[in-house]
Amino acid sequence: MSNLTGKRWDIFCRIVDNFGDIGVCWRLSQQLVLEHQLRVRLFIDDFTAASKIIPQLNISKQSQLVNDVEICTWPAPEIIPADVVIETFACALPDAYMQQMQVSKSVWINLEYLSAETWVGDFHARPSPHASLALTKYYYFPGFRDDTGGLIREANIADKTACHSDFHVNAKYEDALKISLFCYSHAPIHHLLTALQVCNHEVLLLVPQSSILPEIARLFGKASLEAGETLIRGNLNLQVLPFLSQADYDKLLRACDLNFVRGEDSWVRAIWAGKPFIWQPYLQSENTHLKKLNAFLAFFYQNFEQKQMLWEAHQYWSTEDRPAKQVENDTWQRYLGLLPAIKTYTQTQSRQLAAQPDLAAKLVIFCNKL
Ligand code: TRH
Repeated sequence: MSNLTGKRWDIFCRIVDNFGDIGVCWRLSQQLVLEHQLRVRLFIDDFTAASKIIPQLNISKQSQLVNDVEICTWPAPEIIPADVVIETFACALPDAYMQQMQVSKSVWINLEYLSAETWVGDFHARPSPHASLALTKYYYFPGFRDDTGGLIREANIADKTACHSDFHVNAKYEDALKISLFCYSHAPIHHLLTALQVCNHEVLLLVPQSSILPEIARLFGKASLEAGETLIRGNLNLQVLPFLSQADYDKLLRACDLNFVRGEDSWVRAIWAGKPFIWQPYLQSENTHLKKLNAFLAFFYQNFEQKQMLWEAHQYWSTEDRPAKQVENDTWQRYLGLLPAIKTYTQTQSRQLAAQPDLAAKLVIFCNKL
């Protein structure tokens, strides 16, 4: 049983696709309990999908305590709303629950997706009165600049980044260039693998289980791939890992020399790991994801001398219209040549961002003021 007494918060998570929505909600919920002594109920619409990120979750129970967060299925009509209600990613709260929010006078926040675009600062914290109910929703935008809602980052992150990662890698690969790969299947994975095979250094490519495994299996002429398998071609040693816990995934990012990340949560974790990374944004219509990508690159690498190379590598990884194959192999060789400089630069950027107030802290202050 929890002995937490503070203010009550409800967080709503609808799992649309992949693991980003629940990944963000789960980190935030735990942090609000642990660092801000709040009583948090996390409502999730799909327990089966959520159990991938919260393995302790018992999918046959409607309500349960995990790490002092009360995890519940979508609420019944009679449930009384908490003091603060976080609707994540415009997931649409249940009608009956919103009716009750008028009575309980709950603070209503919509937590938005992360973007480095400059318009975010103008829209962050704006109120939006409901058309028919006596309720006002506030838009809360995570972001990289002071005028935004900040980034999710737990309090002890700097200690974790500073210490040697305890992610276990087979001793025979100690000197290999360690790369983690988590991306969407439309990325040009085959060209990356080809470039790594002919790389002038031994490479250990660590691939946690995800939707790209069938494509990798196909490229290696195999019917399927399982966690624990190792594939070797030229200088490339590819190891398939199980889908890791969030804590182990963070350790993996810290242990690698380069991380391929995607979406929202793994992107932020790559920044905190302080190692070079290639980010692939979630595919959106009308190339909106490329605008997000360019805004981030312009912000994060503003003082990096060879930024053109980083631009090229990211564009190439995330765009569907790619240049000729020859250019592509060359892209990775040139990028890898810059790794030491990118590492130093990324560490500095990571430290500077970690000196800003984090999202949970800013959110608590914002809600207290309302
Ligand atoms: O899974 P994603 O592609 O989620 C996406 C994005 O959040 C996107 O913005 C959103 O619009 C879409 O979902 C609906 O990528 P993301 O955000 O990196 O989330 C992955 C989560 O999975 C993150 O919390 C890290 C975690 N993870 C593990 O815990 N173990 C693992 O082995 C791996 C590879 C990831």
